[in-house]
Amino acid sequence: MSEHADTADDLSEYADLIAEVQAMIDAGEYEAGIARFQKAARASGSDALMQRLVEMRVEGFKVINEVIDPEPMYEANELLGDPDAVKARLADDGYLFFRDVLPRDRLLEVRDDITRILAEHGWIEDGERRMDARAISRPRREGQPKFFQVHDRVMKLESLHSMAHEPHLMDVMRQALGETVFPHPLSITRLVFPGAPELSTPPHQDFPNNQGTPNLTAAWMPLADCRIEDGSLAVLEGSNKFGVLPLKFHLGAGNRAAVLPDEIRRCRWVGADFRLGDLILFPALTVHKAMENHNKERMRLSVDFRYQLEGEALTEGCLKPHFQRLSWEEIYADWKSDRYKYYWRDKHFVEVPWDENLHALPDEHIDEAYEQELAFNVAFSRRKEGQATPEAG
Ligand SMILES: O=C(O)CCC(=O)C(=O)O
Ligand SMILES: [Fe+2]
Repeated sequence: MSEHADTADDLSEYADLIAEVQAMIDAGEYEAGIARFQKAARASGSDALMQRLVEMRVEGFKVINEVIDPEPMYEANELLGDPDAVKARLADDGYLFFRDVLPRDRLLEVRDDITRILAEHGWIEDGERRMDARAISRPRREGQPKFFQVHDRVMKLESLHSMAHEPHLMDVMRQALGETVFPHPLSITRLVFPGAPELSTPPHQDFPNNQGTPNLTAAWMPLADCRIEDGSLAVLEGSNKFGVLPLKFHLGAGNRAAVLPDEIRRCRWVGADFRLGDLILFPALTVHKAMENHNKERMRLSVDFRYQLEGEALTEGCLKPHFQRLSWEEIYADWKSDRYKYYWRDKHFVEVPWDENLHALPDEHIDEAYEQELAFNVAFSRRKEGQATPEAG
């Protein structure tokens, strides 16, 4: 409140502009309103106006990150054993949800390896409850040096990369895609902190990030039971039938959100309280998002792999480690087995060039990113102050 009072005088000459933009936002035109305000604020050189813009963005997170209440996902277990039915359901609904198809011991091995690294770096509580992944540091974000210190170590885990080849998973993938299906070596880990809803993965399609064949299919699995309020995954049912959507900047993973046309908005968001061993599949054009992690303590840890058939197209980046910071040699250095090293060299696929136009953000995104980052820090600090309790430290 006091910040507003301090700057009220400086803002008086902009009262009309502020009222106009507020009216746009109230009328549901958030992005147009912010764009109008941003232009005026940047042209004015007024610190007070820029500060007001950041305030509007703090408020705007509620608008950008629409709260959704997913309807139940259809459980596809009964289709297993009938590959045609599995494929038809995937094409129709744009996702498949299988309960309890993955071996928990393998998933727990990955979780054990990841949480050991997180604890060593002070992200989570160590000791008896390490496997709970109770966050004790402020959220680390993709792209930050402190994030990569941890992520680079996670990327080297043999248990993580081997999980993509796990026989139960491969069996489901063969039914869903076909006999020649193989995983891309690009294995992804999600290390999602609580208390940072603005950083949740926004609605997006995987196609712009991967390209190659649109039949590319993701396999997403939690590394613990993961209820909707723990930050599970939601899918926009049937959204795979609308082609490639335009992009806008977002602070969440990948930094890109899909711009959703009205006809897609009529699709239903579906989700579920996932349990360890559950598996969700979706092809590259399906819109999906993370639910916000509202668990007060625990990080949401999950992994996702990408699969395609032999003979189909892929881009070079899919054969590189996530974030492309390490070489495969570095990743493989301490592995016990050679079995899954460079396995894709024996596969047949068509390498196609990367099209940067499919991935590019609008020109204004640098300003957008900077301002959203400021707004996130403000929102986060306020939340922390609001929550401060004697033992929270
Ligand atoms: O887990 C997340 O937050 C995002 C997952 C996702 O986008 C994916 O698996 O493609
Ligand atoms: Fe995705």
